[in-house]
Amino acid sequence: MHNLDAAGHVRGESQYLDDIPVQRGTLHAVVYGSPLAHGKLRSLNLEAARRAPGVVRILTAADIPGENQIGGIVPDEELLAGSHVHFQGMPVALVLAETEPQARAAVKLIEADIEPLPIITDPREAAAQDELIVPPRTFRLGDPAATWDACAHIIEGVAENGGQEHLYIETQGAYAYPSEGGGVRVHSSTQGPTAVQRHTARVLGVGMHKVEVDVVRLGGGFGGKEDQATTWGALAALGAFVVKKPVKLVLSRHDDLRMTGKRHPYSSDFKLGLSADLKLLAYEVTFYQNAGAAADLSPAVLERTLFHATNTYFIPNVRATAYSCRTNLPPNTAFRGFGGPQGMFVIESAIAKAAEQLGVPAWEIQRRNLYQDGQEFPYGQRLADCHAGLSWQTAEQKFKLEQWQAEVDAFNQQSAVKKRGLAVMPICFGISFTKTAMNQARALVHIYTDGSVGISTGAVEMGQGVNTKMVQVAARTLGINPNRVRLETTNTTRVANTSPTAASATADLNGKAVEMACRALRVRLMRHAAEELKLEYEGLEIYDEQVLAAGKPAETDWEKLVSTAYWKRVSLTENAHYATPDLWFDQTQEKGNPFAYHVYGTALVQATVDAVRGTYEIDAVRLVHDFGQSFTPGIDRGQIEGGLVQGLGWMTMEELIYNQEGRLLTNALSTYKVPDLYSVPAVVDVEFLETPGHPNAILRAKAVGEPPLMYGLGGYFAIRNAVRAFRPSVFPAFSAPITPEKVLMSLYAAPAAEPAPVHQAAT
Ligand code: MTE
Ligand code: LUZ
Ligand code: MOS
Repeated sequence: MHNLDAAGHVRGESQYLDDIPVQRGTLHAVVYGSPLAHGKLRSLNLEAARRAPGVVRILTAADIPGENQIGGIVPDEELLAGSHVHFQGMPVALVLAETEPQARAAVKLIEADIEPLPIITDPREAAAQDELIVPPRTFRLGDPAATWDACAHIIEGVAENGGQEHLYIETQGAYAYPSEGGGVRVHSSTQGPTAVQRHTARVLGVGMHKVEVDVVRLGGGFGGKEDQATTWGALAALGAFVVKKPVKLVLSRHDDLRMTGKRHPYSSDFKLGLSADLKLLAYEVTFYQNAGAAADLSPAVLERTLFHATNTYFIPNVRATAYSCRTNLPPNTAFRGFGGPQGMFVIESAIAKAAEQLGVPAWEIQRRNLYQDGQEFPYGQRLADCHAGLSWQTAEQKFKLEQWQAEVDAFNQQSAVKKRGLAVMPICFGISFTKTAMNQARALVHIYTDGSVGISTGAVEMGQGVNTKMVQVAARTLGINPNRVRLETTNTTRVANTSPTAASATADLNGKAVEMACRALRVRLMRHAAEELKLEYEGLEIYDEQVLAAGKPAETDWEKLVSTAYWKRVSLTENAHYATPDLWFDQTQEKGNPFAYHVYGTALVQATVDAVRGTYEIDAVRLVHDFGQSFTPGIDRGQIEGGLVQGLGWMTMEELIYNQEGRLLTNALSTYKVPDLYSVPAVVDVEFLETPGHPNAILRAKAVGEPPLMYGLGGYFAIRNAVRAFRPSVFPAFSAPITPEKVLMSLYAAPAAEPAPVHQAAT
């Protein structure tokens, strides 16, 4: 079964927030954002803006009837700036006008008198000044300090990664109406309808039951709408609540780029100890996370960095410490991988540096240290059903790693200006929200009297195909054709207290709830069939596409069964609750069993660098991925391809630049480069690893959303290897993205202290 949304997307019929018909009397809102990154808000001059054509009302912090607070993990974020501004673009006022252009024009007339305060943009500087979002955290295994003496090689260094703009195609937005009895109804482009509901209620000073949030689908989220859709949902709701008219607020691309947070940049120190036979013995790492001006999800992102600090390698002695540093940038937030990629970049850099100093390919070190069953993660979980070795060996054999490396070396021998590099990128990603309590979901299933089925869950469709998966689960469990099943919008009045669509776990959590509800209905109907009707019900066999393709007759028995059950007053509705079993984590010890299971895979990445121009191409990515028992292979393959390209973009070309004043310079697509059709590798080979899947995964199909992004790290190391093939004396900084400029600078602007003899083997 292909993606349910495919035809609608291609025909332009799929409904997004902006396709909702606008009611008469709707006001359009535009946000006035702080022009300074840090300061005391002395006064706001709204006079000229108030008199501008079409302007109906301008709202500020003083108009908030409830609490001016939208912080989740830490209550440190105002919806509209009260006494201080903390980043450029921080919402200060909301202009409501009859048209959007009128609101936009009026925003330009607003003047703020702000007393400037010192601006910090660098996480290490923030840490030095004790500007921390939460106290630092340390994960420990064994004792690295006691191990250094036993190491044959010790490698130290610094690794840095940049941020990443989500660039969902649909910008942030919401459309809110006043509802009867002093409530609001909010259409929101959010991954977290409950978060929008909770914070809107808090801001308005009403109960959550007076706020209804509805989501049809998103034009992409990628984590950018997990927490940060709340601001715009709550602002639109505030407008509707105060003015008693519908209010639509949709960010322009420019406002979206400058006002919203991104993937966290990190700056990290590492120290890695190896034995003479290249076993990893000890690892010490310190992460400085650039959190931006408020906590947002940063503490949770920080935690996942620690969980993935050793990627897929067993290191018996580990000490990993992480600081979440407050700076005057827009609060950084969730982005596919959620801190995991940042942690993994550092250990991969440490291994690459060791390999370069020892004169061996990095993959010699990588493959000698892969996790195995029975070992322990630094956070205490025991490895079980580990496919790190299997995915590596399958990739190594299928893609002939050593032969491929020999071909790359041979190419480099005969090519003067273009050089190739090969890198292997194995991944291990934990599936579950690291906050145990969030691993719960509910589903509401109605069977209508004609046999059609309507399903509501907490899952938000954002292009990842979760609706198609839910339909499949329901159809298989009920034993009916999927075309009888419809996924309803995600609505807080039908399914409450939802976790956001995130952590790659949405299909697992909501799918399990759908499966439970459908199974209960099926059992009830079968009992009814047996007791009342003595009905032969073929459709109750597990739904099989092949049977259907062979022209199986319509499932008339299903319709009869449902209809007679109704007349016998059998309930055709079921509500189920699922909570992932056996999860726990003790933050005082930093030990536990936080993940339902792990996803593994191994990618081989080849790049070609033009050593005169600094330009490069990622030629080929061949990977083996652990899907478990995929039941939507087309969708899952699409997730791998999309995640991979997004990861490659982060590692190679996507470069966010803020100046000293905290102003985003790369604030348009002319200056911020994302992968396009031409930068997608010519060869992307995705092989399905044959594994039984996991019982905690829906229908044994493992979560697939985030893990493939981390294959993109291989792009950095492949380019680096190509650069060093041209000039082995060069050791570029471990600084991602490795843009063409950085390639060129590393080749020709090497530090004077290290004159670079050409073509001399590294020692
Ligand atoms: N795929 C598309 N097309 N659009 C998206 O916004 N988000 C990613 C991933 N794949 C995303 C996507 C992220 S960040 C996550 S956490 C997962 O999808 C969430 O969906 P899942 O839990 O159903 O995998
Ligand atoms: N969001 C979250 C996430 O709140 N907790 C997580 O562990 C997580 N992991 C990945 C992506 N989003
Ligand atoms: Mo994804 S970063 O969990 O939204």
